[in-house]
Amino acid sequence: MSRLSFATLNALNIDVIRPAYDPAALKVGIVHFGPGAFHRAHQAAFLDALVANDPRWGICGVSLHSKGVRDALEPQDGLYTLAILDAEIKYQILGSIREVLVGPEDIEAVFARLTRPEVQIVTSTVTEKGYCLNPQWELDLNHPDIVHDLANPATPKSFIGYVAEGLKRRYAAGLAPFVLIPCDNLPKNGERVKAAVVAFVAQSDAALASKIEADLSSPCTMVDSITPATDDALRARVKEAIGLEDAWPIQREAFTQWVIEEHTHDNGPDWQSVGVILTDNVPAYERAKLRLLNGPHSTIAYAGLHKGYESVSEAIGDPELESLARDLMIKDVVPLLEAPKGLDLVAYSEAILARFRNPAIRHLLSQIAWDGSQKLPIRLLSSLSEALEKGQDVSRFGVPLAAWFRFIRQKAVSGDTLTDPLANDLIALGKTLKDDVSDVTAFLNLRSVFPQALAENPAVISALETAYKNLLSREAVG
Ligand code: CS2
Repeated sequence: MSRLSFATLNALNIDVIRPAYDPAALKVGIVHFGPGAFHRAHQAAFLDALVANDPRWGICGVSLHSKGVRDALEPQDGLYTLAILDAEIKYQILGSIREVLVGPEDIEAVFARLTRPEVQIVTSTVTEKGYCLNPQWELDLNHPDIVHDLANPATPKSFIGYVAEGLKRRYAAGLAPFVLIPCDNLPKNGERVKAAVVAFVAQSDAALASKIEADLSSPCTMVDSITPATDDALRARVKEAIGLEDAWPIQREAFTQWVIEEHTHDNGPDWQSVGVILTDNVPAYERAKLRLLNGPHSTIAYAGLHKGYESVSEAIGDPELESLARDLMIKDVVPLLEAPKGLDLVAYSEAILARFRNPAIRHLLSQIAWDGSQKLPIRLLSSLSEALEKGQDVSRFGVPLAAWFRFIRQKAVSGDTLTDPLANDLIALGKTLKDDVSDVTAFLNLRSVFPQALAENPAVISALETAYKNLLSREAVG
C-alpha cells in the first residue's frame, strides 16, 4: 500500500477529511517545540483550520531530543492522520506542520527559523518537567540542562535555552520578539515560563533580561483534549480507514479546547475564528481544568492501576473509582474554585466523567501515571492545601496519594522502569519501604513534592495513613 504524502492525497478513501488548502503553499509563521501527540492532535488541528484562511501560520516543529517525528513525517510531506474517536468516528488529514527539525542535529536551522521576521509565534508542549522549574516554579539554575545552556548558549539543550538565545538573536537582527505561548498543564504557564527566560538571560546580561521582561508577550493558556499515545492498533486502524500507510497517526477524543490570555499581536492570527477562546481570565479555566480533569485523571490512574485496570474507560467503569472521582471533583474541589463566566462547574465535572467513559479510545493509565512527582503538586496538592485552609475534610485526597506511593513501591520491587524526573530518588525510597504505615512518613519527607506545611499537617497525615492502610489490606487479600 502507498504511503500518505502530497502525491497520494487523491488516493485517500472518500470519507477522509483532507486539508481545505494547499499545504505546500503555507508559510512557516510558528515554531513549536515538542511536536508530540498532544500538539499534533490539538494545536496543529486548530491551526489546520486557521491556515485555510490565513496561510501565514504553518508550523515548524522542533523536537528537542528524538528524531522519531521528523523521520515519520518527512517522507509524508508533513501530512498525518488525526483519528477522532468518539461517539462519531472521523479521520482527518492535517497539513499544518510544514517541517520538523531535530534540535541536536539542526541547531542553526532552528535559530534561522526563530530569527525570520515572519516567524512571530513560538509555542511549546515540552511537558511540565521540560521548563526546568524548581518546586517554587522558578528556573532551576542547578538543572543539568540549564547549567549546560548557560555555559553553551549557542548550543542549548533546554527549551528555555533555545528561547533565550532565539530572543537574543532577534534583538541583534533588529526584530521584535516573537509571542511566546506555552501550552503545558502548568498553572500560570505564560507568566512562569517568561520569568524563567528572563532569569536565564539575567545570568549573563542584565540589560537584555530587562528588555525581554518589558517586551516579551507570553500569554497564559489552558489546553484540553484527551490524546492517548499512538500504538500499532491505531496504525492498523488508520491504514484500513484511509487506504494509505501513515507511519505516525494520532488519536484523540472529539472534545478540544484552547484558551489563550488576551494579548497584543498586531496582525496576528484570528484565533477566535477557529474556536480558540481569548479571555482575560485564563486562571479560572486553567484551575478548573487542572483540578477537575487532570487531578481526577491522576487519581484514576494510580487507584485504577492498584485495582488492576489498564485504561481510563475500564477504571471509570468501576463504581468505586467513579464515586471516588466524582466526590473528589464535586464535593472536594468544586467548592474551592471560581467558575469561568458561563461555566457550571458541576456540569463541567459530569462532562469530564463522560469523557473518561469514552469507550472509543483506549487511554492507558500507565501513560497518565508518568511524572507523578511533577503532576501531583499541580493537580492535587494545590487543592489539598486550599481545602485545609477552608477547613474542609481532606480524607479523600489521601487515596490517590497513597495509591501513588504503592505505585512507586511496585516499580521499586519489580524493577520496572519508572518514568519520572525524580525516578532515581523515588526508586531508592521505594526500596527502603516497610509495607506498613511508616512508609507514609518516608514519602511525606520528599520535600520537592510535599511542602513542609502539608507534610506536618495532622489531617493530611491521618488521611494518608488511613488510605495507605486500606490499600495494604487489599493487597494482603490479593
Ligand atoms: C493526562 C493529560 O497524561 C496525563 O497526565 O492527565 O494528558 C490529559 O489527558 C490532558 O491534559 C487532557 O487535556
